[in-house]
Amino acid sequence: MSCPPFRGRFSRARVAFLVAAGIVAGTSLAAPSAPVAAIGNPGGLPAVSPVPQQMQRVGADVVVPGRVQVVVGSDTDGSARRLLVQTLHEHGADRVDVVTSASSNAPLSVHLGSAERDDVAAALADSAVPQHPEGYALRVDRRGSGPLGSVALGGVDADGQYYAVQTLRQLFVPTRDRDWRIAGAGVSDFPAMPLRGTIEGFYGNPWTHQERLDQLSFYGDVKANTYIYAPKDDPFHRARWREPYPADKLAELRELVAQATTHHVRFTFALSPGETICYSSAADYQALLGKLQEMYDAGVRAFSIPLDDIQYSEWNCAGDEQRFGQPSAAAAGAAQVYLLNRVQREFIETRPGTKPLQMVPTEYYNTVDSPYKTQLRENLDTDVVVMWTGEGVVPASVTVEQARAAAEVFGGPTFLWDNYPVNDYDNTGGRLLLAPYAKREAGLSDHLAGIVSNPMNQAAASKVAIFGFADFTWNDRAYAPDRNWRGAMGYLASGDRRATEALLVFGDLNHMAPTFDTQPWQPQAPQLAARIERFHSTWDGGERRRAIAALRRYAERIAAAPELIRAGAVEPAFVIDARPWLEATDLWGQSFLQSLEALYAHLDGHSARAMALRQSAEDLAARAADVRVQPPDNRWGAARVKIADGVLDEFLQSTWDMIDSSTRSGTH
Ligand code: 14T
Repeated sequence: MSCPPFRGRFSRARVAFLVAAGIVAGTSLAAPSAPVAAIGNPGGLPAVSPVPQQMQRVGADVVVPGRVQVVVGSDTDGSARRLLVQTLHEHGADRVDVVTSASSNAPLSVHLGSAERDDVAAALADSAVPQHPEGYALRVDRRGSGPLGSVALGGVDADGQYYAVQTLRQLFVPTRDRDWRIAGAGVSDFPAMPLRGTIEGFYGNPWTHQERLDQLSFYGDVKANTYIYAPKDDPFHRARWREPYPADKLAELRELVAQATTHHVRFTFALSPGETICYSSAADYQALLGKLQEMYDAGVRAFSIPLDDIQYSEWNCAGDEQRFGQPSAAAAGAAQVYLLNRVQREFIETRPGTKPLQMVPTEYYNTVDSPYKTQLRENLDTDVVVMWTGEGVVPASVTVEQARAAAEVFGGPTFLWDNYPVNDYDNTGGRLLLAPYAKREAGLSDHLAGIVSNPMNQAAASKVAIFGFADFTWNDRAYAPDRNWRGAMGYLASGDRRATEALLVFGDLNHMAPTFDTQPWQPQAPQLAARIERFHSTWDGGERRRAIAALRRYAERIAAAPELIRAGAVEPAFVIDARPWLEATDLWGQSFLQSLEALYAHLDGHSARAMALRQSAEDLAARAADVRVQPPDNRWGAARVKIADGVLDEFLQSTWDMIDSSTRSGTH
């Protein structure tokens, strides 16, 4: 039997090129994914995300008894205490006594508070306390004071206490008889970057109130401390910035501030007046202060004034021309500086507990010096934090060198507004962006004040990427995208192994991350592409049945993924966000399996059966390609959803073409 070679649009040369260019990691392609539980740390400790600065085994695991004593003081953070009690209840402690002085007959004592409190310091023994804001030390000690040992959770500050509990939450290990142990770990930890989190800064449907509440608690879980409220399509944020919020919106914002505080997140309110503001107008300045004051009164203590996506070649009023001169980029820079310095000095600095003002420059997308940037660099109050997006609005990578250049041209450490996984621009039409956060260089923490993700309109689906941002900004030097990705999927699947694996397969089909130009910065479906590569080389080597069988195993995983994801372990909000993509994956999976069945039939010389299967595969693929997002949340509207485009569709087409042409020529 002879078959013509696979033709069609799919090009193996292209994948080979991607691998050579380092766009596809060669190692992750070759190795089939390891089971969730196999990923851990030296010393057999569970994986913790964000990866701690220092963690090692200090002794045997500690058994969680039915009764646990939590020792607190007036220094103990309330949120940390509540989270600790809840975590202990969830892991086998039926009774948790919160006490201010330890009783000696408690089987296990957990000391929570300032690392300097005597009982905490004693239980920390020789575990080092990092002298760093938001830092903490943690020690799980089998030889500690109680009969079963002790646990020490010592914070440098209240944030550190909360983060100590967030780490402890990940150290519970199930035993065979359904009990729990706490891994015998010693941790000394602190964040590499002071600002970590998200900016809700996209165009299109803003997140709902429920989604925001859920995000804020998620940020606590991943030790992210920043949420910047800047939805482009909230009229009161941008177009109608002068107007106060209606009472119901204000009530929601208050609730968000409270939720943020509970989870040690700084709710940052952004106001974007740039489309219409008259910089020289006293009335506009008062309107702006009034709006900020409204938010201050609602509990907000961090503010931003983004001036992105506005034109600066015309003034909005005659007064500005008189005051700042003919319209020009330099004059716009001077006018912005005038406004921002007044806000920083007259509003921020006169209100206790307020963080330095943040801003987004109109030239946010490069580090080329210019008259506009010269104004900012030379005249903007040095306390004001300047954001930028990296090179290009959606950067393919961010290097230490670029961050150094940004700090130089903007006049101080910058705050990276990273446009991933945002899907509001044309090239993201029909896409869910599920690749891990990647291509940000280790060492960025030496030059940046922090990084925020600009996420997708789909809040829950954005958690895959945000899980990566949180890890990278906490510990950029230890960041590994693949390990983080597995952790993210495990988090979304509440540790369920089959659901985690299904999410990894589904994530691969939604891996492509576009830029504004034609080259994506993350490739589509690298796992699937590698398996198709292997299929071709096995096939070309003459082992055709083996080639089909191996690829069929993966096609089965694709076909099974949507149901496993919908089965219950995965966060319901993710399943809702992904619904049309899951529906399309169902159909693509069926088409894939039928195409491989057609190939078998073809090899067996059953031409009629091969043609029938091939036709039904094509019909399924046509239906798959026609699934739309409806109703749309995104600016691109009711687009057709894209799944493994350029990889699976091209492979299937080349399979059908091969069957067709060899059937016509009478060869098999
Ligand atoms: F301020 C910025 F840092 C920024 O990125 N602004 C917008 C942002 O709201 C949007 O979500 C993001 C991705 O589309 O890009 C910026 O918006 C643009 C930028 C462009 F260059 C929209 C269209 C453009 F042509």
